[in-house]
Amino acid sequence: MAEAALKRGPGRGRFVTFEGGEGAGKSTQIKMLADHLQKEGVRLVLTREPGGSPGAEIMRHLVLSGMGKLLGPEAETLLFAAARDDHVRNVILPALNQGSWVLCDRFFDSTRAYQGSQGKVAPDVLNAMQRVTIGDLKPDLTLILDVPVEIGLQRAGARRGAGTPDRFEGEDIKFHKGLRDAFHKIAAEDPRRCVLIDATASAETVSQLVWNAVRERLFTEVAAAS
Ligand code: T5A
Repeated sequence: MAEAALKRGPGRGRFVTFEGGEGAGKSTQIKMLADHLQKEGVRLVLTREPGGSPGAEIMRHLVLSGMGKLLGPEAETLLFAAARDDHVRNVILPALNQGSWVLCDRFFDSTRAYQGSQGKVAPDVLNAMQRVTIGDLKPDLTLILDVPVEIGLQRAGARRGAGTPDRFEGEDIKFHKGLRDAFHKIAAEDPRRCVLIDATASAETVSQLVWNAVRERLFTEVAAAS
């Protein structure tokens, strides 16, 4: 689009993550943002966690089936970390270094909220895993989609239909309310990186809020120059 130009320097792509509780609309919004950016001529990779690379998809199956839970909170967190390590090395960093944007459905804030806040895994353990798996890599922008827990679970349930809830969908309401609080805290503690988006409205309205945030944070208006 002529009206906007990237703030970034040459070479490296931008790293955008989507976060939030169950059924907040991340998968819907990440696809809508990808369409929008591609129309602007942005080269991008759309990916997800847990998963996103062949090795990490195997870990995804393990954790979402509930097998990781049987091992206990620390070991389950190690499975997420192993998946992230593979995903970062084989997908995210190569794409960013080739100048592509990376849009990722969940990243380390999910570990902070699900395993840290709700799973009670200690911060020093999470910090150590984070150092090993992602080093200095941080998202340029994190969009945290926020909906009341009841709405999110109802959306997730409607989409699932007669299927069985996965490892985390099956947790109780207190767990999900705690998650929402944890994401609010993450947004408040890192406002330069995070934008909290009210995701209760229609997908189209939320998409406009997402786009506004992306434009404001990652693009610079150059109206005067055009
Ligand atoms: N996890 C993940 C950890 O515990 N630690 C970690 O480190 C990581 C990375 C992944 C699970 O792993 C956990 C968190 C998760 O529990 P997943 O299968 O990848 O699980 O699923 P989630 O990321 O949780 O995503 P959800 O499946 O819950 O939903 P989304 O992606 O937030 O929502 P979406 O877009 O699929 O929408 C859900 C339904 O609502 C509708 C959609 O059409 C869909 O039917 N919808 C709307 N309806 C009305 N209005 C809107 N604005 C709507 N937007 C979407």
